[in-house]
Amino acid sequence: MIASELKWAKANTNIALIKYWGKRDEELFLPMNSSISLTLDAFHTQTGVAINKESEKDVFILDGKEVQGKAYDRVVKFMNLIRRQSGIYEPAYIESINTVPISSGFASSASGFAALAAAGSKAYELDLDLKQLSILARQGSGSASRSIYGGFVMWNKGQCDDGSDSYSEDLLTPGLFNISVLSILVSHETKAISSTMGMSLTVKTSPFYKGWLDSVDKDIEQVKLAISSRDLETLGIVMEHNTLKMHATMMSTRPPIIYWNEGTMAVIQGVTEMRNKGYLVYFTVDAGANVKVLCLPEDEAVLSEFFRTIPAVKKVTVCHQGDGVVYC
Ligand code: 2P0
Repeated sequence: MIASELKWAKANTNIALIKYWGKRDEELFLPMNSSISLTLDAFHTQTGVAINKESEKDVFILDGKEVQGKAYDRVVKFMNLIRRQSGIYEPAYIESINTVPISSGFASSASGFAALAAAGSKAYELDLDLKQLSILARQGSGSASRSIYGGFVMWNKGQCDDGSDSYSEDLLTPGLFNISVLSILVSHETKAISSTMGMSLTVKTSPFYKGWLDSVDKDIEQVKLAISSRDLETLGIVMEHNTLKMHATMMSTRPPIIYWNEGTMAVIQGVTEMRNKGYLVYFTVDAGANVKVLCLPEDEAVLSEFFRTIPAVKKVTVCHQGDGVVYC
């Protein structure tokens, strides 16, 4: 493959403030509920794609190693969507560089499929706008639909069966509401159950899932209002409540899904301790043990130092608002 033929795009991860958990259509990645996220600047995926006429199949290189198995199959399935849209049926050569820990609740599939959607559509000569890119990225991984945009983003669940109204939009001009996110690593381990599998089981078996669905729209409205009025306190309180509700549905799944470990609890207790001391500081946890903490930019140094003193904490990375997908 000639390096100059690769079309490159870079996408950042995002952290869900109001979570997506559950699909109404697993094939099209249509969610049961809308969600809201903040795109982060510290973790990203950069992906180059080229049409590869010399090969009989797609080749996917991740961080210098050729990928096979389930991850490869998922990428091929996604490239088939692009090939169907473009009418160009040649195989692809795909090279990806990832700074996101994979499969530990740090949203690697979000930046991964957002970057692949952008680079892949460019290589296959599709001229997609951001809405169309979001719809495409969604079909690789739901949360990827949000990483197309920077800053605060809402993914509307939509109602159409074909997914044409299930895409993300940005909620606020970047830079108008600056908050810091401390990404707190308490586990390097791959999660035992993938988000895709986990949410499918939760929808089918958790007795609390109806409670989740019945209450999530209220969380969405409150967080939208908190973002537009730059109100970190309301945003944080609703975000924590939403996180705990999602994990309650996971834990009440059969068989149970428990992503937390003792480090998760230690960080949550640390958040409570610092809040009692007067800091505006709030936690959220995705499908994994690791924790993200929201705070004011002026408190990020003191709070990072505090969380580093917790024995279970392996690393604290300070993140800020990140950009949406860019071609590079
Ligand atoms: C979110 N998560 O809103 C939620 C919160 C994890 C917990 O989106 O099946 O990798 O590929 O659509 O997007 C992680 O799930 O799942 C996720 P698929 P995805 O960020």
